Amino acid sequence: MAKRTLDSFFKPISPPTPKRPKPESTDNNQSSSSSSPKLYTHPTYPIAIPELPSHIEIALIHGTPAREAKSITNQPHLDLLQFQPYITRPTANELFKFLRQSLPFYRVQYEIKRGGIETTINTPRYTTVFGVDDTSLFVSPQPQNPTINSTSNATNLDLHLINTSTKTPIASAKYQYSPRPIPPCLETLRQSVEKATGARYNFCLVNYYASGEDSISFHSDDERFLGSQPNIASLSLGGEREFHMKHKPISESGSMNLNGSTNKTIASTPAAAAESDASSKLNGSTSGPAFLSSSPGTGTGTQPLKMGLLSGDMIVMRGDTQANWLHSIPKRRGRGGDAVRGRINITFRKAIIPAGTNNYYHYNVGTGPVYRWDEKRGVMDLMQPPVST
Ligand SMILES: O=C(O)CCC(=O)C(=O)O
Repeated sequence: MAKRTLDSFFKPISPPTPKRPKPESTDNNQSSSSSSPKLYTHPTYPIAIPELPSHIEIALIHGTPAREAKSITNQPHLDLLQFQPYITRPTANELFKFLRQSLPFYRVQYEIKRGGIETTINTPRYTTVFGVDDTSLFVSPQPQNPTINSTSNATNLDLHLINTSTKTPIASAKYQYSPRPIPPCLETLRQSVEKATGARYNFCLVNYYASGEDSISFHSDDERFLGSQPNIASLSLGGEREFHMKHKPISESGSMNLNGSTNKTIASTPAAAAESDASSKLNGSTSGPAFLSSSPGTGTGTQPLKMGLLSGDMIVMRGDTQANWLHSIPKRRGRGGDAVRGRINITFRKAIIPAGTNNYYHYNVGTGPVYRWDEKRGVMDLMQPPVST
C-alpha cells in the first residue's frame, strides 16, 4: 500500500487558504497561527476537528524523537523501546491541551455475560479511535462537489473507503461501525512515530484519564487481528501516571496461562480488559516520581515493572511482549498529585483484518453520547444531541 501522506488525505479545497510555512520553506506564505485554524469534517465525525497549530506541527515533524530510545530487553520476552521523552515536555503539554479540546470522546458502556449473568460495564476512562484495518484504505473520491462551510472555515474530508485489492467501495455490511479517517492532527503524529519506530500503524486509539479514578486494568494487546508480535507505540501527554507491567502467569505444565488466572483483573482482549475495569479498584497504586523500578517476582522468575510516564514519553511494546506480558494504568489514590491534571494516552497499532476495526470502534466509540472538553469549566461535557425540528 502506498504510504499515505497528509496531502493525499486532506487536499486543500477551494477557496484556497494560506499554506502553512514549513521551516525549510522559502516562499512568502503567511503563517496560519494568527488566523483561525482550518477545521476538518467527515460524515463519520460528530464534530469538526481542527488542524494542529503550525508551531506544534513543526515541532512534531522536525523535533521528534526529542531523545533517542533506550531498549529494555533485560527480562524474558520483554522487548521495549523507551523514549524519555519522545516529544519535548512543553510541546507535549501544548499538544495535550489541544487534543483534549479538539477530539470527540466517549464513555463507552457495554454488556458482558459473567457467570451467565448480563452485566453492564462502564469503561473507566474516556476513549476515542480513528483508523481502519489493512484490508481497507481511505482515499480521496473522484472530484465532486466538496461542501465548504465558509463561515466555519470547515473543510469536508469527503473520503471513501475503498477495498485495496478490488478498489470497489466497501459494502456497509463490512463493518459494524463506520471507520473514521485519522484526522490531520493525529496523522502528523502517526507519521512521526512510524518514522521513529520503523513500524506501520493504521489505528490511533486515544484514552483520556480525567483523574486518578480513571484507569485501565491489566491486559495485553495480543488479539489475533494484530498479527503475531504486534508493535504498539504508546504516547503519554499531560499528567504523570504509573504504567505497570507483569509477566503472564505460567501454568504448572509450563505453558502460558492467558486467561485462566485466578487474578480477575487479568485479561487478554480489550473487551476482557474493560471487563476487568469493573473490578480494577483492586488495583490501587501509590503515586511516585518518574522511575523504572521492579519489585519481587510473580512466580515466573520475572520482575514486575513500574514506570512513571511523564508528558511526552513514549513506550513501544514489540516482539514477544504482548504475548507474554500484561500492562495497566492503575487507579491513583488521593485527591492531589499530577493525575488531577488529566492525561491523554495515544496508542498506535496496526490491525490486519476487519475484526480489529469492529473491535476498536465497539470498545472505544460505541453507541453512546459524545463528550467534549469544556475549557472554562475544566470538565468533559456531554454534547447535546441536535434538536430535531
Ligand atoms: O494509558 C496507557 O498508557 C495504556 C493504554 C493501554 O494499555 C491501552 O490502550 O491498551
